[in-house]
Amino acid sequence: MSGVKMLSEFITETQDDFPFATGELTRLLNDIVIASKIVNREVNKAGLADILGATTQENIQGETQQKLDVFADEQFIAALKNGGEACGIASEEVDEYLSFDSPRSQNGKYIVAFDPLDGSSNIDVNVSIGTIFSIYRRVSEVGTLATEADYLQKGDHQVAAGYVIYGSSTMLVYTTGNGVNGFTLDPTIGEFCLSHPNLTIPKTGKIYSINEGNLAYCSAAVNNYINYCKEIDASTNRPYSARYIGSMVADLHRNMIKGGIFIYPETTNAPKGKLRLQYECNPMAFLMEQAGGIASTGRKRIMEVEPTELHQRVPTIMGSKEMVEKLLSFYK
Ligand code: AHM
Ligand code: MG
Repeated sequence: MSGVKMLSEFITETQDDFPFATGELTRLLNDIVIASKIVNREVNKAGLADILGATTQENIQGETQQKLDVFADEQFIAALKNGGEACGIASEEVDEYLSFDSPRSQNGKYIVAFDPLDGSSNIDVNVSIGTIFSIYRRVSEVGTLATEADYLQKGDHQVAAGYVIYGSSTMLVYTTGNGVNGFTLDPTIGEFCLSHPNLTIPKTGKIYSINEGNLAYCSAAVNNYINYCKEIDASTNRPYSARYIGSMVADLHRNMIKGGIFIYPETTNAPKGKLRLQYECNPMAFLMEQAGGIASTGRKRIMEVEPTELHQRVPTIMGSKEMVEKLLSFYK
């Protein structure tokens, strides 16, 4: 195995870079890794096991939950509850935040917000989906039940964030505020191995990702930018290529590696956009900024948005610095 750096080793070796290094964050990340491996196993055999399709339940946003959404949610909650390092969680699939009441969990210093399986519409059609997670230090007193203030912290207060992409291979990409590193799951040994050290997003690219079906509902700024993407100009590599998977993790992962811009803006029928601040946008914004990109609502940095409710939505523009700056210039 010489030359291969496993995720567990990497997390332990880099824990000293972290300002509050006591091993708790390391253990918390390892709990997330274990849950993601279990979810990966089910995702991989989704067509064989009775785990495809919808349940009869809806989540708080009125979306029908898929069986795999529910399975993934249960795995992450169980791993974090049993691990004892988190005092509570917030999930896309759970209406209210969930503060753990065991004495051990109440002594936990962290809360985790996550979307257990993002891109649910792609589950049944064998297209990439992902898990997104965000970790904060609690602001309430250790030894008590976590409170709403713990879950409604600004993205700038994140101590770690990451995603797992269940794609042609399974990867885990995370940051603790010291750059971004990516690990690919080697299924033969069941370990995530360092494959993308010090991941940085190219300053520019030629991919734009947006649900163009919504353009009639989008602002003039967004429409003008998309027209700009389609113009012919060899000196700026235009026209750009349109790529839209409909799984935020997959669209952003591709753009992170190749360069590009991802846009889910406010629309006339969804004035706050679609994507959720606390467990979709903030963690992706943290990774994006750590990789050298920009994450904006169009008006301010996503991580500066003051959260007022758990399932709050936020307009989202993320990607290569120069491409995002160009779109932002159309907002002015
Ligand atoms: P989900 O959390 O219900 O899966 O929704 C989030 C997903 C994102 O992954 C993706 O970027 C977006 O919804 C796609 O939405 P649309 O189908 O409106 O383009
Ligand atoms: Mg989601």
